[in-house]
Amino acid sequence: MEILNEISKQLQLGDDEKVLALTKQAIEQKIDPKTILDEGLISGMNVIGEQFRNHEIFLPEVLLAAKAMYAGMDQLKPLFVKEGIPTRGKVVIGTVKGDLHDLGKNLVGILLKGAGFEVIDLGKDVPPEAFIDTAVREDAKLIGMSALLTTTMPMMKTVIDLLRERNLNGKIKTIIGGAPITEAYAQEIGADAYGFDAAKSVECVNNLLAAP
Ligand code: B1M
Repeated sequence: MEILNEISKQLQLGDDEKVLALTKQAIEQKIDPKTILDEGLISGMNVIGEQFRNHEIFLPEVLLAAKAMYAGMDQLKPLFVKEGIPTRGKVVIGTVKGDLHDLGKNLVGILLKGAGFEVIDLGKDVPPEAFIDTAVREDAKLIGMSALLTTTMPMMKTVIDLLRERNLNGKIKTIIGGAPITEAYAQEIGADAYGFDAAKSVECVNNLLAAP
């Protein structure tokens, strides 16, 4: 669809105002919000990732693209989050220590809220203990961790090992996700689930918290 290509293109150009206006327009045209997200915003960000890896663009361009992505996400958020529905349980989410990427984690949070979970978002650069201490204090049944860097992935194992040390594994479930994460890695470190994308993550959390 033309408008989705345009959202993707303007995101790549880092034009947050145009992305905001186009996302509004797409919503008015009754295009499915998930399609706007996947085929407009995320598709544009994927191109940025590729160009960044190939050294065709540099950090300032990536930052502008992230700002534009947020402008679009802000418009879509109310469509994913329904207010006033009874909570289906508390979950703690965050991006692991050393990692400042939060777009994906925030998307997962938005969809989890939309599915009726109470989401405690610890933000980014979250120390391992903070995930566990918060989950215990808040009586949350699940910890969700995001990592986008290969160098910060091991932090997820640190959290899961700490849960084991405190005899909390099984009582507090874990889901991990982020671009470098795979199902195999989730299994290797003993995470309860791997969230390929935000929608898949909601399915996983539903299943994990439905299980006794
Ligand atoms: Co960075 N960055 N970045 N960056 N950045 C990557 C990750 C990189 C792959 C780019 C590249 O080289 N192609 C590369 C990592 C290489 C590696 O580790 N092997 C990289 C690098 C190197 C860096 C810096 C080191 C650059 C530097 O300083 N020289 C630096 C690190 C800073 C730090 O964290 N300490 C850095 C900085 C940044 C910005 C700040 C400029 C910006 C982040 C802005 C922000 O998040 N607020 C940024 C961005 C935007 C990217 C790319 C281009 C896009 C990431 C993104 O937001 N994607 C990224 C390239 C890429 O990923 N291919 C890149 C869109 C988002 C919706 O997708 O986060 O994958 P994603 O989330 C998905 C799924 O993964 C999943 O669901 C989401 C929705 O479908 N998911 C979960 C994610 N978290 C989940 C959690 C779950 C479940 C599912 O459960 C809780």
